[in-house]
Amino acid sequence: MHHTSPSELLEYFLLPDNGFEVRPLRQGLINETYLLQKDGQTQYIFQRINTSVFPKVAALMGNLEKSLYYLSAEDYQNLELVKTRKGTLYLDAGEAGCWRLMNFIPGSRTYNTTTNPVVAREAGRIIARFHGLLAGAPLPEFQEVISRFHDLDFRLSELRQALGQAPAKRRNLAAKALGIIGELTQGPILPGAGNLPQRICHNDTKLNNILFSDKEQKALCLIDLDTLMKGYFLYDFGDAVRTIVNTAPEDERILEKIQFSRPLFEAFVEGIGTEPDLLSEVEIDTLARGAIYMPLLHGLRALTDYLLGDIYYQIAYEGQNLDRSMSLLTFAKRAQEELPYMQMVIRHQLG
Ligand code: GN1
Ligand code: MG
Repeated sequence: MHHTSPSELLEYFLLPDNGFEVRPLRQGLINETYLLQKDGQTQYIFQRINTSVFPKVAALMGNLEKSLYYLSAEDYQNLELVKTRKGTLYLDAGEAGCWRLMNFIPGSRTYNTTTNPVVAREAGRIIARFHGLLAGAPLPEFQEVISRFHDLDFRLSELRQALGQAPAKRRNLAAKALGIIGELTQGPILPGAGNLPQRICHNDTKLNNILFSDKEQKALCLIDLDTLMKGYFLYDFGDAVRTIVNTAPEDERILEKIQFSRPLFEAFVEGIGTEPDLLSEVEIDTLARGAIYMPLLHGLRALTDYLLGDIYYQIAYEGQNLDRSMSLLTFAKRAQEELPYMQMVIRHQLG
């Protein structure tokens, strides 16, 4: 099946209909995504899974199917997988890669950034709902799709290794970012984390992985469940904060534009508070740290990829990974300055 086009591969799936227009979606840094449209309306999402990032495709798809069972409620839009004609969850097309097909939710949209507290609150609400629904799922049945994915020590060791092999030019250009990483990793980063309960987390809760209604400002559900696996709630909290409370995009080059918006933070935390009895005391106590931890971790990963010559994240221009890294690390710094404030808001709203 070499050089097979997405439309040809579609024939292996149990679609009730054919003749779709296949349009590439330029979003996401890992997988290849296509929209299947008819009369300008998207009906399905067709994706080629990046198997160098996700080598355990069967584990990933198994997690996905399991989670969809739990992520179904009247107040939570459920997603559906379309199986292949053979009844499998995805198509292994050999050299043409692994593909999966999902229903598109009509009347939905995403936001890359927001300045609107209603959107921030809704994002918090739906993330809490997601966790509320998954709280009943059996942890041991979910597999680890990427090992040590949000493990800062591991990511730091990857960075050190990358520094050892990077060309001098890139190493020099990385100096500023390395300085910020040095500052942010001086003290203990997640004190108390050893006592945190594990949950099934989404692990990529950036704002544009939340589906909203296109008519009202109402969150519907979380999408892109590829990294769903065990983790701490503060991961999902921190990833959302870095993309909601920061009104600039994740590769913003004008660092003055990277601000911590208190109104957006308050609205987001208020949204988290709508799911009753979700968080334990130790989770509440360490939550604010997630808002430093996640942008730091992502900034560090983008820098590592920059040093290695952009082999992991898709880039649109040379130096984009360095821009991402500076932008993310700058936000981590802003969040650190706001730590006492964040803790106060969290205690007030969730304590
Ligand atoms: C990657 O491809 P995408 O956008 O879903 C990355 C996330 C980062 C994100 C940064 C498996 O996700 O961890 O937050 O880029 N996913 C993986 O935008 O590395
Ligand atoms: Mg993702």
